[in-house]
Amino acid sequence: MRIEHVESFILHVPVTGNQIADSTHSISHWGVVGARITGEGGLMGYGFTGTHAHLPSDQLIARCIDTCLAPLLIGQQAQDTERLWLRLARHPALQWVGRAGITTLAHAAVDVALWDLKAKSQSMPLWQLLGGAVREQVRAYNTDIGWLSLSDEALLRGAQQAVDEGFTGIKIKVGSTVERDLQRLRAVRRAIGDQITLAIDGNGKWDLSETLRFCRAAEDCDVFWFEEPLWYDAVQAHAQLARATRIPLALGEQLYSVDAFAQFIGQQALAWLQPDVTRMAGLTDVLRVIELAAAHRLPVAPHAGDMSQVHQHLNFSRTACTALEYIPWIRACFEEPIEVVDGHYRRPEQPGASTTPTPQAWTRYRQPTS
Ligand code: 0YR
Ligand code: MG
Repeated sequence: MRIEHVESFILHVPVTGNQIADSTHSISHWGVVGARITGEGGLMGYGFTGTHAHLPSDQLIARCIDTCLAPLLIGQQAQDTERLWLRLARHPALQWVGRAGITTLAHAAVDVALWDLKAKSQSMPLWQLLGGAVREQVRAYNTDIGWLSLSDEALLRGAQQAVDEGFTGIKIKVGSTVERDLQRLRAVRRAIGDQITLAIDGNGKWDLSETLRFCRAAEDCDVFWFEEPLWYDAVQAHAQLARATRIPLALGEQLYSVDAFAQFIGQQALAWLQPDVTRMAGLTDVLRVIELAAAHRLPVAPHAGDMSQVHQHLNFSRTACTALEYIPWIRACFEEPIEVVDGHYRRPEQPGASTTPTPQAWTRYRQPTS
C-alpha cells in the first residue's frame, strides 16, 4: 500500500483531577502528539507519542513529522515497517542533529502509525499481526492512585479502591523525602495487605546515598520493584544499587535506544525492563528490546506513555511482557479504548493498534500544530 499523505496532530487531554505530580513533573494534561498516515485507497493509520502537553515543544515534534519525516515516507510501501524504520533512523540530516529526543518521539509516532495501518490493511488487531495471543489475561497495575501530589488520606483511599475494583497491583510515587515516602509506603502496604504487588517509582530524583537509605528501610515492605531510583543514564550507580539492595530495579521510560537497555542489562542493574513505543523510535525498536529481554530471561512491563493503547497488544502477544501499567487519562479519546475489568486488560478486537481517535476527541482536544 503506497503512502499518499502524512500529517501531524496534537491533542491535549486533562489528567485525573486536573493536576498530578511525581517527583520530577507536575502536569495538568497529557499530550497526544501524533501522525496520521493515509495509504492509497484512503485507509488511515494513527500513531502518537506522549508528552506533558507543552505546546511549543509539542509543535517541534509535529514539525519534525511534517517537514523531516513525511518527505521520506510519501510514495513508499506502508507495510515495509522494518525498512522504513531504518530509512527514518538514517535520515541524512536528523541523524546528525538529533539521535535522541524530539526526533525519536516524532519517529515513534510515525512508526506506530505504520503498524496501525499495516494491521488495519490485514483486518487484524495488532496483537494478531504480531503472532497471536500468548495469554488470555493481561495483568494491569494501577499507577493513577499513587501520585506524590495526593494527600496521605487520598493515597490510602485510592489504593483501597483499586484493590476493591480488582487490581492485583499498584504503584506509588516516591522521591519527595525519604521519611515521608517511607511512611506512605508502610501505610499503603498495611492498607492493602500482603497479596497485592506494590511497586514504587522515583522518577530519577534521588542520588545514590538517599536511595540506599530509603531502600534499607523499605526492604520489609515487599516492594515489587523500584522504578527509576536514580538519574536515568547512571548505569554504574544503578549496578551499585542493585548489588546493595534486595529490591528489584526497573526502568526504561527515559531510554531511547536498544544499546542503552543492553548497557543496563550488561551491568546486571535491572530486574525489569520498561521500554515504551512512544519514547523509543516506535514499536519496531521496542520489539528489539523485548527480544533482548527474552534472551536474558528478564520480564518486561511496558511504560504507559501511550496510556497502554498500543502496549496492550504487546502484552497479549509477547511472553516476556508480564505486567502492564494502567493510567486512564486518554482512553476516552479512542474508538477502542483500553478496558480493565477485574484488574486485567480486555483484549482489543478491532483491526489496528487501538490508536484511532474518535471524532469527538479530534474536535475537543485538538491544538494547532504550528
Ligand atoms: C508524569 N510512569 C511514569 C507521569 C509517568 C509519569 O509524567 O506520566 O509519572 O510517566 O513515571 O511510570
Ligand atoms: Mg515511571
